[in-house]
Amino acid sequence: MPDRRADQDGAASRGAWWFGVLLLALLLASLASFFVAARVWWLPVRASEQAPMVDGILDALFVIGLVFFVAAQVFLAVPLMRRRAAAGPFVPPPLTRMPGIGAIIAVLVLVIADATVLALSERDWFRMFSPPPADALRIEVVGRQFMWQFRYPGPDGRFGRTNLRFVTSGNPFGMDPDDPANAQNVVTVNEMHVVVGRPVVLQITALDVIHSFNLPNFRLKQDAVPGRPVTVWTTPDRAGTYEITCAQLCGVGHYTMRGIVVVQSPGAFAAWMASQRAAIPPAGKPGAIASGLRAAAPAGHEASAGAASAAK
Ligand SMILES: [Cu+2]
Repeated sequence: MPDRRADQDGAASRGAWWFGVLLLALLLASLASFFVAARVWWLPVRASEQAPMVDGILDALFVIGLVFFVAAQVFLAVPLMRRRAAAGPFVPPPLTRMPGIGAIIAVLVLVIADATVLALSERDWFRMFSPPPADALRIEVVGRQFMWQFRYPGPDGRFGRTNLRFVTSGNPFGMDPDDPANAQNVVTVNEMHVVVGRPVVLQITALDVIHSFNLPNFRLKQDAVPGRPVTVWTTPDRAGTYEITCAQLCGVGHYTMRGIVVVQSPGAFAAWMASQRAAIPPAGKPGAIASGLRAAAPAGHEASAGAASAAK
């Protein structure tokens, strides 16, 4: 029987060698596909001063993950390929009470990797939610099925009074019709304008279900929760028109919940704001918003805007 045993061992070590080669080939193929994907499907162009810090965290995560992934695959493949027929079957070493130096190093490496990611993300989190600069442009954002609505203050920088009892589908901010300041507030649908280089403070909430206000180019994503306004700020630093999406599955029309953010020069922004103010009817009641809504809302929303007009 010794010859047959030797044959079996030889076949087993050849099988192990090929398995090790397969693992290394898979490793190379996945690394190559990563670099192809990174060139073709990577994140869209950055358009805010805060975007590089978010990308920095992503890069750190990828590098740490890459090191562990490559190390784990090599650690598996190399012993397989070096397996000798004479080595006999693998027998795991007995468990001892004290961890070996290798285990301690592994735990330390994991703790350091975790601490690095935590430190980076905490630093950027606090920066994102720190008090905004005083000269920031203030915008209120309300998400609803299935659109984003924005409110800008009047020329004096004031937002009119709001109250929950005025909230209707045509008046999502609950603007009080008796407050003259509301007559100067500009409300837009699925279109937000900001100024390049000027910080913008977004107060984000929702009217019906939880949405998520997502500006991919700004690397800004914030849940919009009914009854719980959250304030974040960012500084657009690249002129252009970028996408706004909802990043939280919020109903059958979720995919239609898209808009644009226009980053423009101070002059272009002032001209746009003037055109918006000029479009407010002299009566200046929030009912005007309902008519504006009807013009801007996608098909299927006429009914709700009409209901709001009737209610006023
Ligand atoms: Cu949504």
